[in-house]
Amino acid sequence: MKTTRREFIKISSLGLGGIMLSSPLLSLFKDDDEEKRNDEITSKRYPNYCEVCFWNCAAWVYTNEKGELWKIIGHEDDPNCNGRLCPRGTGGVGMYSDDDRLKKPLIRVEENGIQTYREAEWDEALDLIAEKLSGIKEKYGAESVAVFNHGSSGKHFTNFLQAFGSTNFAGPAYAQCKGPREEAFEVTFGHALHSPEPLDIRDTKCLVLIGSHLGENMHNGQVQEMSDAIDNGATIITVDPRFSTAASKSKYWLAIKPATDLALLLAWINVIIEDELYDKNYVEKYTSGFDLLKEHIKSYTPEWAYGKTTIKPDIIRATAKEMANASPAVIVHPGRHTTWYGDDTQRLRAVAILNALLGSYGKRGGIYIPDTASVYKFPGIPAFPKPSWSWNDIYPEKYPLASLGVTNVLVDASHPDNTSDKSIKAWIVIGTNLIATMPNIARTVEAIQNTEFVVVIDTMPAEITGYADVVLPECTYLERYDDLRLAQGRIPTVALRVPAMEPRFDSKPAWWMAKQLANRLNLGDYFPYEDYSEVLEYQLEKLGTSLDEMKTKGVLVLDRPYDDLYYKDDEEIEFHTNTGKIELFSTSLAAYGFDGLPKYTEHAQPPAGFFRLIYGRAPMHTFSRTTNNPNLCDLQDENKLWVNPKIADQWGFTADQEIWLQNQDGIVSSFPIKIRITERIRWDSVYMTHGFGHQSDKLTRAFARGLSDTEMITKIMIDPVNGNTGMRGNFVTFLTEKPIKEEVES
Ligand SMILES: Nc1nc2c(c(=O)[nH]1)N[C@H]1C(S)=C(S)[C@@H](COP(=O)(O)OP(=O)(O)OC[C@H]3O[C@@H](n4cnc5c(=O)[nH]c(N)nc54)[C@H](O)[C@@H]3O)O[C@H]1N2
Ligand SMILES: Nc1nc2c(c(=O)[nH]1)N[C@H]1C(S)=C(S)[C@@H](COP(=O)(O)OP(=O)(O)OC[C@H]3O[C@@H](n4cnc5c(=O)[nH]c(N)nc54)[C@H](O)[C@@H]3O)O[C@H]1N2
Ligand code: SF4
Ligand SMILES: [Mo]
Repeated sequence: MKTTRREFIKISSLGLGGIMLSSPLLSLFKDDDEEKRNDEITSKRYPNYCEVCFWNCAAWVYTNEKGELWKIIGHEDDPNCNGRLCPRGTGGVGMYSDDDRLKKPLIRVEENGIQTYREAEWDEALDLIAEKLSGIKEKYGAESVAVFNHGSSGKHFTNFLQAFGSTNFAGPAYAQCKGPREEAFEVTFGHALHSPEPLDIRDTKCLVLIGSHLGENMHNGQVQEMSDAIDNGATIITVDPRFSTAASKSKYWLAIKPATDLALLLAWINVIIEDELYDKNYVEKYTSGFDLLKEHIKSYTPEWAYGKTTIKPDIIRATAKEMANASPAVIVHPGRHTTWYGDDTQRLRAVAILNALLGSYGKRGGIYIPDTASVYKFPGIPAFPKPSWSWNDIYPEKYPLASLGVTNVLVDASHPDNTSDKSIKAWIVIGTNLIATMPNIARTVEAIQNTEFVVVIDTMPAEITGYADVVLPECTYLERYDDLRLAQGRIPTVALRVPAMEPRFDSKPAWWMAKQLANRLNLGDYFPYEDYSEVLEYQLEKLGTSLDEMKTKGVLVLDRPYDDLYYKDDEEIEFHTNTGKIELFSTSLAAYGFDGLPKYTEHAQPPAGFFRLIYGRAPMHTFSRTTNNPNLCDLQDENKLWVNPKIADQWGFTADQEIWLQNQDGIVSSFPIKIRITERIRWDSVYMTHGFGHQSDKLTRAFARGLSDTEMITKIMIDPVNGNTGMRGNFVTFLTEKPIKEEVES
C-alpha cells in the first residue's frame, strides 16, 4: 500500500455574524417549571441524555404536533441536572438542525490531480473500510489499527477495535484533560475520581477553586451546587490569574502568577502542618507518610511562596485558616482540565494531600464515596482476542502510571520519527476533532500523513474530517439509540437515550456502522443484535424494568444498597494503596523513581514582549463542537483576547481592535482576534476561549470566527508520570498588521 500525502480538503462557503453575551452564574440556566411541562399535551416527549458535553445530563426531547423537533429540557429526576439544562444543552436542537452536517459517506478521490471527496453509498464506503483494514491487519497485525474516541458513541468502535484484535484506543479526555488528577488521586487514595466528580459541594463550607472556573465551565450539577453553597454561606476561594465568574463570587480571589500553583499548594500544606490546623484524628487513623511530609514541607513557607506566586504571605495564611475552619466540610477542587505544565500529577498530588490533611475525603461537605449502577452484558458476545501488544508496550520505559490509552503516544507511534518497533498504521477517529484538540497541530498532521488509512466518524465537517480517506456521517444523539448512561453519583442512576427523530440526510448511528463493519470482517458474533434497542431491552429487563417503561420514565433512580456515602466516625477503612492508607508519601510514585512527595519545579516565564497564553471555557460552548451550532452561535460567535489595560496602553490598543498572534516558535495565527481590554486578567497573560478559529470552511458559521488557541500551542510539556500534555507553557506576542503568509504547497 502506498501512502499518499493527504491534502486537507476544503469545500467552500462563508460565515455569518452574531453577538456576545456576558454571563452571571445561574441566570444561564433555563428554568423549566412543572406547569410548562404539563402544557405540552399535543407534543410527544422522548428520553435522552445530553451529548453537548460529557456531563451527559438526562433530558426530555419534545417534538411538536407536526413531529418536528421542538425543544429539550432537563429531566426532573436526574441528579446530574435536577431538571435544568445549561444553555448548551438547550441549544442541542441546533446539533440536529444544522444544515452544515455531514450528509453522506465520503470517499477521498483524486480528480485532475486535485484531491477531493465524492459521495458514496454506505455499502461501498463500508466495503472499502473493511478491505483496507483487513489489508493492514494482514501486513502489520491488528494492533497497528488505533481508535481515537470521545463521547458516548465511541464505545461501539472501541468494542469493534477489540473484536478486531487491538486495544490501541485513546481519547483526549485523558491525556489532554483529567489524566493528572486521576493518577494523583489513584496513588493517594487508591481510587481515581472519575466523572461526575464526587464532590459534596452542596454541603461544603469552603470550596477552593484552583484553576477550575465553575460558572464558565458549566458542569451542570456542580454549578448548581456551588450556587446553593454560596447561598448557604460557604466561603469560595478562587485561584486564577484571571478574574473568572467564580472569582467574582468568591471571598478571596488569588490572582496567582501562572505556572506557580504548586508553590501555593505547598505553602498551604506548610501552614496547615506547622500551625497544626490539620485533622489530627483523621491523619493519624487513615494516612501514612505524615512525618516525611512534615519534614519535606518545612522550607515551603508562605514567604517563600510569595516570591513565586505573587500572593502575599498573610493571604496564604488566612486562606489556609479558612479551609481548616471549615474542615472536614472543605473541598480543594481537583479541577478537570489539569494538563498544564508537565508536572501536573505532582501538582494534583499536592491537592490530594491537602484534602487528606483537612480530613475531607469521605466526609460530608468534602469528597463523598460515589455509587454507580451496573448492567448485564448482552448475552452471547465472545471474549475479545488478546492482542500481542498494546499502547503501553510502544515505549515501555515511558509513562508507567498511565492507566488509560495516551492519545499522544498513538500519535507518536504513527509519526515518521517513531523510534519503537511497534507502530500505528491506521486511524479510526470518532467524536473527537483531533486537529482542534491535540496540541502541536503540525505533528498531528505529520502523523496522519504517515498512516496508510484514516476513517473519521463525525456529525459535522470538523477539521479532522478533512484528513480522512473515508468520512462516515453519524446521526446526532437526538436520532439514535445508544448505551444506557450509568453515571456515578450520590445515588446510582440509569438514563436512557432513544431517538426522537429519524436520522437526517443519510446519517447512521455508530453502533450500526460498527456492526456492519464487523459483519464484513467475520466479526459479526461480537454484535449479535439487529437493533441496539435489543441490548437496551435486555439490560433494562435485568434491572427490573423494560424499554417501554423506561421510554415513559427516562431515568431510573436505584437504591444505594449500603449507607456508605461518607465514612463513619472512626470507621476502619482499607484504602486500595500499597500501604492500605491514604498515602501522603506515595510509595507507588517512589517505586517508579518519581518524587514520593511533590517538589516545586520552576517553569519558564514569558520573555519580554511575550505573554502567557491561557485559555478556558465559555458557558455557551463546548470546545470546538458547538461553535457552528446555529442556536449557540447566536449567543457567542467568536472569542476575544483578554488583555490587561496596562499592556493595551503600551501597545496602543483600542477595544475590539483586531490583531494576530505569533507564538514563541514563530507560529502565526491564521485569523485575527478582537481585543477585550480588561482588568480581569493579569498583565503577564492573555486569555481566550478554546474552540474558535475554525479552519474548515464547511462550518459556515464558525469558519474563521475568532482564533484557535490550539494553533498557538506548539510547546508541549509532557508529564513523565502519565504522558499527559501540559499545554500552558506557550507565549504569544501581538501582530497589529495582517501577516503575509507564504502559501505552502501541500
Ligand atoms: N487548545 C486546547 N486544547 C484542548 C483543550 C483546551 O482547552 N484547549 N481542552 C482539552 C479537553 S479538557 C478535552 S476533554 C478535549 C476535548 O476534545 P474533543 O473530544 O476533540 O472535543 P470537541 O472539540 O468537542 O470534538 C468533538 C468532535 O465530535 C463531534 N461530535 C459531536 N457529537 C458527535 C456524535 O454524536 N457522534 C460523533 N461521531 N461525533 C460527534 C464534533 O463534531 C467534533 O468534531 O480537548 C482538549 N484539548
Ligand atoms: N461551558 C463549558 N463547560 C465545560 C466544557 C466546555 O467545553 N464548555 N468542558 C468540560 C470539560 S471536558 C472540562 S475538562 C472542564 C474544564 O474546566 P476547568 O477544569 O475549569 O479547566 P479550564 O477550562 O481549562 O480552566 C481554565 C481556568 O484556569 C485558569 N488558569 C490558566 N492558567 C492558570 C494557572 O497557571 N494557574 C491557575 N490557578 N489557573 C490558571 C484560566 O484563567 C481559567 O479560568 O470544563 C468542562 N465544562
Ligand atoms: S452540562 Fe449542559 S451541555 Fe453538558 S450535558 Fe448538561 S446540559 Fe448538556
Ligand atoms: Mo476535558
